[in-house]
Amino acid sequence: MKQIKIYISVTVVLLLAVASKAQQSGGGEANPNLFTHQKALKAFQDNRFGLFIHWGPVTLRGEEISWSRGVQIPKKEYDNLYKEFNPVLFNASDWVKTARDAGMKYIVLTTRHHDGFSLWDSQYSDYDMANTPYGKGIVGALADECKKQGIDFGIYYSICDWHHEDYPVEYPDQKYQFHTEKNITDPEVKMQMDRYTLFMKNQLKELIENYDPSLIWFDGEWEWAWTHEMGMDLYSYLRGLKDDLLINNRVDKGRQGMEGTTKSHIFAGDFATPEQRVGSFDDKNAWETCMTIAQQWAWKANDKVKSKKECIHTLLQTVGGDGNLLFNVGPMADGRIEKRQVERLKAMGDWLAINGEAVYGTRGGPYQPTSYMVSTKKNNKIYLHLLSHPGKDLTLPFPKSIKINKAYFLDGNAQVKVNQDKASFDINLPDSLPDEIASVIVLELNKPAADIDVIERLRY
Ligand code: FHN
Repeated sequence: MKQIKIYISVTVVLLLAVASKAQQSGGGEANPNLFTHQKALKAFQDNRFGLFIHWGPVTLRGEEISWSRGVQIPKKEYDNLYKEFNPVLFNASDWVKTARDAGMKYIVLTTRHHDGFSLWDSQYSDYDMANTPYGKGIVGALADECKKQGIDFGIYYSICDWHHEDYPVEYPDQKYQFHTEKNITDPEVKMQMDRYTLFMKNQLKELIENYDPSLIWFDGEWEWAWTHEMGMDLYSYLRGLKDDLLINNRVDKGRQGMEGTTKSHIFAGDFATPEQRVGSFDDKNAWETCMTIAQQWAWKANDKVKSKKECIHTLLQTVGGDGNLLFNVGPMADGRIEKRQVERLKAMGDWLAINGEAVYGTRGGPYQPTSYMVSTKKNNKIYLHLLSHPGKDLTLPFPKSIKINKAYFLDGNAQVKVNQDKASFDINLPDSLPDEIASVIVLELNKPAADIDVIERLRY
């Protein structure tokens, strides 16, 4: 009898593992019935493009947020910068307009980075905006403006806090530890982390209740003091506060390459978070690339800013892989986003004003991204984004069961001649494409594009 029981329990776990993987893992194996909120996930994926904002008192020195504490800037000086922080030119409406002019559909703000400074008036910390010369919270102003201008609002929140007395790792003083979980069983450390976790839950509750974010973007999960069990518990706690909240995979230890535990775990989180690189094609698990428009996350004078072509191609390579792009700017200490970054984002918005149909509400594929082309699909259309001229006619594999009724450039609607044969089609391309950065060809089909499986190989 015992033997049968074991088989049944293993089977149940495996079935739940398969089911939850298919449904996005949501709460992880400790919460087998807590799946990702599918309606919220679809809205997130339909948005495709968001603005990441890294900001805090450190911008007074133009060094990297949190990482410069105790390195480029002495800790004591860093921890007192808030007493000078007075961003009198901060205007939430300007930030949201910059995002909208870029064609972005959501904003994620670093409400509290690893340095522990809270960008709002928190009842659980004096190390916050209320105690700066500026005296007012930023988070609420931005959340209200997002709601007013129809942009989704997300909150970045760091699990590690190198300033907080109850968080047991203090970069760079103590050995900076990845993945080792030693000392977590130490009774003193356990008491500290219990107190610290309660502090985080209290702050997160006040952020959710006061500012109603659509997503929480965790970070700083990689140190030994934060465990898989803590991550699953925090995910479950937050979904209990707001069921349609989306939470990234950094609430737990599941960030690729940063897994703190063996692969056998089902990590909590609703979407994956490749960083400073375009994620690989994946149309089974939601993912979002986060990337800086410059080199640094926080503002730095004369930081190198990516070119217009790099910015647009990064977006298209990401959506072609069925991911979202969270593109980061670092506002200056006075509250303004610098002109160079605003102009670059506007150029992305100008391209999207013409070609946005091929991005918003689409899914990646059916052709996997290559250096010269990515594809997206929506309803009965496939969008071929040509990032460069392939040099000759385009020949692509295509299922004979589906007919291409017509094809045209999205920019200008110039018709395109398509010769469809048994298992492929040819497109005669003009010598020069309408848009030197990226030109989109629309294929209108006689069936939904979702019926076409991912086409692994490309040949042309
Ligand atoms: O250490 C942070 C870093 O400063 C930045 O916030 C990025 C954004 O995803 N996250 C961490 C590094 O993975």
